[in-house]
Amino acid sequence: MTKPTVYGTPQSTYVRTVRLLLEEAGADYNLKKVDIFNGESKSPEYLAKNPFGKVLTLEVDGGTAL
Ligand SMILES: N[C@@H](CCC(=O)N[C@@H](CS)C(=O)NCC(=O)O)C(=O)O
Repeated sequence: MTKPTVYGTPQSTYVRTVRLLLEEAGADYNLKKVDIFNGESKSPEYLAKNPFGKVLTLEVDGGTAL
């Protein structure tokens, strides 16, 4: 399994909840910042990962969980 990637704005409670879980599990993961305050979550690149344009998105082995 590749390292999971969390896409999101660090201040988001959704992002913080998943990061807390990953930290508690001792999982190694990447955090890629997607800023909801500057429209980044509505960019075509991010919408391809998450059509709802919300954070967070969790990517594991090329698949995404919204
Ligand atoms: N859990 C829901 C809601 C996530 C959510 O509302 N995230 C907020 C940030 S805490 C967000 O992306 N807001 C930006 C927007 O709605 O455009 C989901 O993942 O669809």
